[in-house]
Amino acid sequence: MVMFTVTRKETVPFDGQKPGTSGLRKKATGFRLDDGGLHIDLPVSVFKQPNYLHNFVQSTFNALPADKVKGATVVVSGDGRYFSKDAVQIIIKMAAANGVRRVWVGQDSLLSTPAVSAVIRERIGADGSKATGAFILTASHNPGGPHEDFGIKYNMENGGPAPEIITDKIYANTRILKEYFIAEDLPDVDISVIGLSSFSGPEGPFGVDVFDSTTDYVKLMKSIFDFGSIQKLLSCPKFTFCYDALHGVAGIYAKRIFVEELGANQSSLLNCTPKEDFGGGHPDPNLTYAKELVARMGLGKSSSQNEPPEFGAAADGDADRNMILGKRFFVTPSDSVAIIAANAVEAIPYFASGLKGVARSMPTSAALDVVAKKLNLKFFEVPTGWKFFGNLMDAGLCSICGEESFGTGSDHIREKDGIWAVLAWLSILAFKNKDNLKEQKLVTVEDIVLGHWATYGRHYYTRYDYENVDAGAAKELMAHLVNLQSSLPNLNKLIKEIRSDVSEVAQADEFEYKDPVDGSVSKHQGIRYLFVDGSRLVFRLSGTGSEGATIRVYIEQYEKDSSKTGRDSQEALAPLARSFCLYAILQFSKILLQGHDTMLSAAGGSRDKTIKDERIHWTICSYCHNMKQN
Ligand code: VG1
Ligand code: CO
Repeated sequence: MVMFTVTRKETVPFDGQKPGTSGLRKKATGFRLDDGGLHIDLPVSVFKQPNYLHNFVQSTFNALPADKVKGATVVVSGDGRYFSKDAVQIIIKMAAANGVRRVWVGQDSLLSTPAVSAVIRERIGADGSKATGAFILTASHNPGGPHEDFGIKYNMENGGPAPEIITDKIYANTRILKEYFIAEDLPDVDISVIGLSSFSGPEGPFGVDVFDSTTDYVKLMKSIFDFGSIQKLLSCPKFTFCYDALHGVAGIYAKRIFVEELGANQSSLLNCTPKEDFGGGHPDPNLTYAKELVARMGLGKSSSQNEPPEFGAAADGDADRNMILGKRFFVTPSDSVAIIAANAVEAIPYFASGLKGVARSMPTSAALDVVAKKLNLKFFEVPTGWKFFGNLMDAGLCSICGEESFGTGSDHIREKDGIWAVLAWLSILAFKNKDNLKEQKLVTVEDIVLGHWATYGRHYYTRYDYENVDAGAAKELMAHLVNLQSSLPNLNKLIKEIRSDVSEVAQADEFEYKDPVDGSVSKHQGIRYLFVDGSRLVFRLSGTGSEGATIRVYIEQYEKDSSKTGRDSQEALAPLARSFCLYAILQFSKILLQGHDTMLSAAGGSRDKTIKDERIHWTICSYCHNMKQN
């Protein structure tokens, strides 16, 4: 057996290793402005620079209780993006040196984020061991490659992201770290081959177990859904299907589940081979980035002449996000979670005995609230980021939850789950069509959504993202938005001057969350303006970007009258969007736009428009258009 020794390495702290909404994300390698009077751009690696990853990993080990490190089993894998393979070897060597007993690695270091959660919760090692946590190597929906993002986050024993109490500790550790431990002489492990490699170190045996990345997850999915009924739907010639993994890790699960288990045609899979740079694309499943799928589904500008499939879906890099499409029809994520919740008990065996409760993140539309009220379910509104759902689930308070940002999931794991969401929709379609498969026409995705709106009303919803904004300016804008809340009469007067047809602001605050399970309080979770008619405007700073700041603006309006639920969402939301968010933002136009007034004209409602100037790149992203595009 190969013996290894432990080396103590001196190091100095790095700035900015604060985990964001979902872990630490930075450029794998990037560029830095050298301010030595010359202003030259010099290449500089961020994650790849010496000790950068090491410091974060050691800070994480130091933040965990000793028994979750010494003698423990830890999972290490991710979405396969650039730098993952090197990072896995580094983490294996550091785990060995810190007294970890076993490291579990998905073959080729691939495991989707939901699969990691499933592995922590479900997998039992050959020696009876269970994992106590995982390093997940992903920057999720952010692009990958040498000049794009890499990321790392730690998940706990329940399979969910580390709570703030741990991430705060990790960050505090990164600021004072002086040393890390590594088994430099431990040979690299071949992670392309399934099997166990055994070593011996100062604290005893150490093993690296490379296992099949899909088995545990597939087993779990089969215990939740009725694969037989989905298979029947997929084998019906009238039901056509398409799945786009955007070259993320979802591809390996899609092949196993949709093709091998459920009998879908291989040709229904798009971009299902994981690539280190996601094929040069942006692995974010929305109408802007999932271009190929969007065209195939008849939603793109240059759609082909072929009849689009009945159902389409896409995933992000680490396969925890999903986008659901029908033929020429887009389902907003906020509607998706509400529709899944409304149909789960009937259509999904796992929920047959009822839902314990439902939850959504604060900026997600209130479509789920209406379902919860009607079905008399416990309901929770939590801050953005999946970690807040975990406590509710662990306490048996929540079965289904979702976020507007294409995240949907349930208490089968403690992460959002892209493939699960697709299987949930396929289950609903299979259920609605169970006596219908031989009929002329199937119940479609669009039928299901329109039917939902007819019963529950519709929440018109959109989100604008202002990307790469100067961080200082973004902070000032946020402070300004909080200031505006001090006098609602003044604010309402201003709004009325811009649009007299907009309802009044009834309440304005910064969202604060008190966890009902452990009582912990999370402050400053988004600036809210709540209108008398139920409309909402929400502003928050993104916590997942790797450069500058991103301001997100969420706009929502409820329409109960079923004769008015079929409008174009941009048109329906235009008065609200113009009156308020533009007012607020234009106050800061000097900072943000250096005098350009492009925001006003662009935010008037046009779609998919990207405007660039030297200070700001902002996108009116195509989230949330419940629409049929021509
Ligand atoms: C974004 C989304 C949030 C999501 C997070 C992680 O965060 O808004 O809803 O939980 O990404 O998603 P932010 O802070 O940039 O708004 V991903 O797919 O890491 O898994
Ligand atoms: Co993701």
